[in-house]
Parts: sequence; C-alpha cells; structure tokens
Amino acid sequence: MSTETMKTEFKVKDYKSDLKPVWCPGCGDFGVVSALYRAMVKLQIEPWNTVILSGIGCSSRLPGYVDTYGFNGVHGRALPLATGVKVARPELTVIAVGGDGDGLAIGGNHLIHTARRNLDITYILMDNEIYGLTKGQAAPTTPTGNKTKSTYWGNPEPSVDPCELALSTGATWVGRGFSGDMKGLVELVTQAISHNGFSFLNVMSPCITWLGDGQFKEMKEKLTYLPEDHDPTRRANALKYTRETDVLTAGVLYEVQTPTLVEQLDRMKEVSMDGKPAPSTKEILEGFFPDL
Ligand SMILES: Cc1ncc(C[n+]2csc(CCOP(=O)(O)OP(=O)(O)O)c2C)c(N)n1
Ligand code: SF4
Repeated sequence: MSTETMKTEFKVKDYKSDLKPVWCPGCGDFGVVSALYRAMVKLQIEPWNTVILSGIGCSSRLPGYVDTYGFNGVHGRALPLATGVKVARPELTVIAVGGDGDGLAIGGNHLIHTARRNLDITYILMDNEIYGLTKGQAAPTTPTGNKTKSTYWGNPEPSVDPCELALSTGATWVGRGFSGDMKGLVELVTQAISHNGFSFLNVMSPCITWLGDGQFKEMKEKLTYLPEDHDPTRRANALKYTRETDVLTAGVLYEVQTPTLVEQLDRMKEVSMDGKPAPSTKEILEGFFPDL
C-alpha cells in the first residue's frame, strides 16, 4: 500500500492487489470482487483499516486480490477468524468471504454462532451450488435432483437456503444478489458493509467450469427484485423470499438494528466495574496469587 494512496481519493485501482486472479475465465467470482472494489470506492474505505478473511475454496482466494489486510485461513474457518479480529480490534472493517461449501458445510456451525452474536462483520457467501476447487462435488446448496460429480443419479438431499439459515439464526442484515448484476450487487455490498451488525450477503456466483454456461443463463433468467413495498424489518416478510425454485429474488430481505456483541460487552464492562477504574494486570494476578 503506497503512502501516495493515503493522500488521494480511493479509486478501484487503489483496492486492486498485484495478484492476478487465477479464477477460470467466466467464473462468477470476478463479478463479486469487482462489486467489492466499487463498494469500497463508494464508502471510501481505508485499506489499512480493513481486513478480509476467508477459508479454502476458489472463492476463498478473494482476499489476495484486494489491497487491504487479508488472511486466507483453513477450510470453513473464515468466521472464527473474523470474530477474533473484530473482538480484538472493533474499529476495523471486517469482511469474511468464501464459498457455499466452506460456509455451510464444514463451516456451517460458525455461521450460526456468528449470526446470533451479531458481530459487526460482513459475510459475503459466493454461492455456486457446488464445491468448485475440488472439482464439482455436491454442496449444501446443490438443488435436489441436480447431477454433480458426486451425485451421478441426481442429488438425493434437500438443499439449504443460506438466507433462510442466516435469518433464523439472528443475522441483522440479510441480502441476496447475483454476480452478473453489477449495479445491484455494488449497492448490496455497500449496504452490507455499512450495516452495524452481522450482515449476510448470499451472492449467486456461477461456476462455469463444472456447471457450464447453463448455470449463469438460468440465474440470469430467474433474477427478479423485491417489490418496492417490501418491509425488511419483519423476519416473516423476508422468509417469503427463501426456498425459491423458479425465481432468484435479489435485494435486502431483512434489516434491523440491535446491539452488537462488542456493544454488549462494553455495556457489561461498565456495569461490572461499577464506575471503578479497571484493575491493573498486577492487581488481577495478586487476586489469584495473593502470595506473589
Ligand atoms: C479440512 C478440509 N477438508 C476438505 C478440504 C477440501 N476442500 C477444499 S475447498 C473445498 C470446498 C470448496 O467449495 P466451496 O467452499 O463451495 O468453494 P468454491 O471452490 O466453490 O468457491 C473442499 C471440500 C480442505 N481443504 N480442508
Ligand atoms: S472451478 Fe468454478 S468456482 Fe472455481 S474458479 Fe473455476 S469457474 Fe470459478
């Protein structure tokens, strides 16, 4: 990150790292990173106050392509890493990213607990309904009946709607977008990052290599938007736009404001200290080991 960048207004080029994406030409994830650059420009996000974290998968390579702090962790662990960063450094903008396998299979448990804690983290789930990196096996979002490398006769399992899961476990902002809809996606990423609390953005992001161009075409045909009179403050309204099969409804499904975990901890600290100054480390140690 050059010091020159610090003086000027941020442009897309200031958020691009020197790494060239190794995604397959036509991969939907290009649309996601482009939308993220543009959202960062809109919000004029300071790269040195931003951390992007991921697990493992094609989509989890994204932190390497953005010139902020970043961490490419182990499979399924983007959210625990993001939680640690946010609790230790609440002033930073923390963004977690990854695929549907990473976030809903091996990492599914972490989505539940990060959502219910309402940490101020943005989580962008790049949903291609498959395990891309490991060559096209079925994932939790693979539609029932779909043929994949691991479901030759069709997927026998019911699939997960990621937005429904996030809604029911406590996310305070839930949105759905499509990587082929740049205008809509930039707006959604901007809103997700601006939200104070856990924001969950499910981005339908096709995998051209294992599902061909049919998946992109189908998503584009199904794309529709929430009606103008949609009230996002009611969970029941948002749930109407989950488990969809014939359409893909994009927009902010749900948005409420409740205290974040860090705000709760700050309040608790005030109550427990009862106006007294915090004890020094020496005093704490003496409490445990009086003979020290
Ligand atoms: C503990 C562990 N188990 C399994 C794997 C193998 N693995 C790597 S990525 C991946 C799934 C990738 O799919 P997804 O998260 O949907 O991301 P995509 O590649 O589709 O973007 C799997 C199973 C691993 N790296 N680590
Ligand atoms: S395998 Fe699929 S998800 Fe992975 S980079 Fe290629 S198109 Fe994208």
